[in-house]
Amino acid sequence: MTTPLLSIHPEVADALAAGRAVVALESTIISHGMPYPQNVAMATQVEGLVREGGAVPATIAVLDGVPTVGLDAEQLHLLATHPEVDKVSVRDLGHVIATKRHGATTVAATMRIASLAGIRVFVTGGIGGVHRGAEDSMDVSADLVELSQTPMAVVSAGVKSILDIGRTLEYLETLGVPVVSFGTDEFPSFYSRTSGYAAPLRIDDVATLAGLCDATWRLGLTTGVSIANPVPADEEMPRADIDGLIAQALAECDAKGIHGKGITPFLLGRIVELSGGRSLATNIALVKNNARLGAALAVAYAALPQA
Ligand code: PSU
Ligand code: MN
Repeated sequence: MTTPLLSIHPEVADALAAGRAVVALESTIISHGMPYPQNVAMATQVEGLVREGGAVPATIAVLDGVPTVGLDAEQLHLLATHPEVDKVSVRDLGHVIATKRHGATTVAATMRIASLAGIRVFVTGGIGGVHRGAEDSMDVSADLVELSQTPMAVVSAGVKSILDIGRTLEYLETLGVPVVSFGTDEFPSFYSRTSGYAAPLRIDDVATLAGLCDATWRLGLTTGVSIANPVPADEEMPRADIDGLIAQALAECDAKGIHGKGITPFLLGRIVELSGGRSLATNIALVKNNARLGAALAVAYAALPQA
């Protein structure tokens, strides 16, 4: 006898069975990306925006070792407050399941679980990428590898300049991942609408985004699609302001000898502190903006004739 691998919330399962729009959401951003109580407020508001956009939200995490698709309020609260929630990327999935622990899933691990559930659209804040100095450290997020092997539209606000944006774009090109900026020529850098790098592709409407995803997957390509949605202009932090804070946080990270999976959470937390909370407000605003676009994309994709 086998036991089911995933626990899928009935509302999500019904929507998937009926071919209705579903949007996956990650949980590392809740447990390791933002402080309490803003983390649980953000997660709840984002789910509400996905619903307002006509799609069913499916926040994904591992609870007591069970990959869970679609969480209730109590489960969101646990992820936002529990002191022992692992940060789970793809390589950690087998361990967190076998040891029956709680895990907050990164972009990579969320993509994998969402894909197993049959979901094709996923909303997050920022994806991982090639870290600065990766030519020595080889620190490249598994998010990029997962984008090369899992068919999922991933809506983010681009790549933070805690990362090496140019090398991240090169790496995605090598992996064959389409990278689209929505409504802008430039690839956005999370806190800011610009990065100094041109977007490989620009699309201005949701129907064409859905068409690109559909065409990619009909070709039999197994890649995801990275959709970078710039933070709204009235919420952005000017690059001149954020770059100094990032440089300071990076220097502290080095001095403390923080490495591996601890780097991204440390940097995000320090940037919130150094900016006096300004970066957190921007982070929340951009995730909400992404939730609106992701819901619209999921609705447009679900409306396409199925092969
Ligand atoms: N960037 C953010 N907030 C986050 C993350 C990145 O602004 O919460 C999280 C995401 O879950 C992402 C992960 O998948 O960090 C990448 O971690 P790493 O660089 O260790 O792969
Ligand atoms: Mn890493």
